[in-house]
Amino acid sequence: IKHPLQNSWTLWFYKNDRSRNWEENQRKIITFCSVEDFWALYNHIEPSSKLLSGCDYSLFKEGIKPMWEDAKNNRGGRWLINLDKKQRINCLDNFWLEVMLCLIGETFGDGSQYVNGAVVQVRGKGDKIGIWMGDSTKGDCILAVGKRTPLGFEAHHDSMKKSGSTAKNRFIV
Ligand code: M7G
Repeated sequence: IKHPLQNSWTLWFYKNDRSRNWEENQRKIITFCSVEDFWALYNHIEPSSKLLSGCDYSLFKEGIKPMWEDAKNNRGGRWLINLDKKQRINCLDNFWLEVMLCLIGETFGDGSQYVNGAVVQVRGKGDKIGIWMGDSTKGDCILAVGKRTPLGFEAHHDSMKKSGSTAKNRFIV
């Protein structure tokens, strides 16, 4: 018998294909709900550090799309880990694995119920890992997640308005 997870999770892959719009470039890979199926998937796919620049993996609770527009994300935001270019080789895959294990293992205490998913983004200017939360007003729950991660929290409404790639931080730990 497999070891069930508290939630079912869907892995998404984003590839920057200029002939399609952003949403069409988000593809569902698979949904899993056990520890064994997580590792089978993890061992089967390319590590983030091997992806082409411009690609993302997103791991979200089943039923939540990895985009601001989803009703579960719209009022939320993300904790963001910005890596510098040198960290791709040594840190990116380990950080992403750690974040995925925190997600599926529900290890964020009071914060876990508000965690919708996480995204790893491979970019020439520096890779990013974001942990997406569903409600930017739940300060205590947001901080419970942030305390476990070296990052800063942005509201999606600020990210939508920004001109660059990151918005102002509403919480910092
Ligand atoms: P990014 O891929 O998050 O970061 O956003 P990057 O600038 O480091 O590549 C790049 C662009 O993708 C944004 O400016 C938006 O045009 C689009 N985009 C990103 N996200 C997360 C969303 C989203 O959730 N919904 C929509 N519609 N577009 C998005």
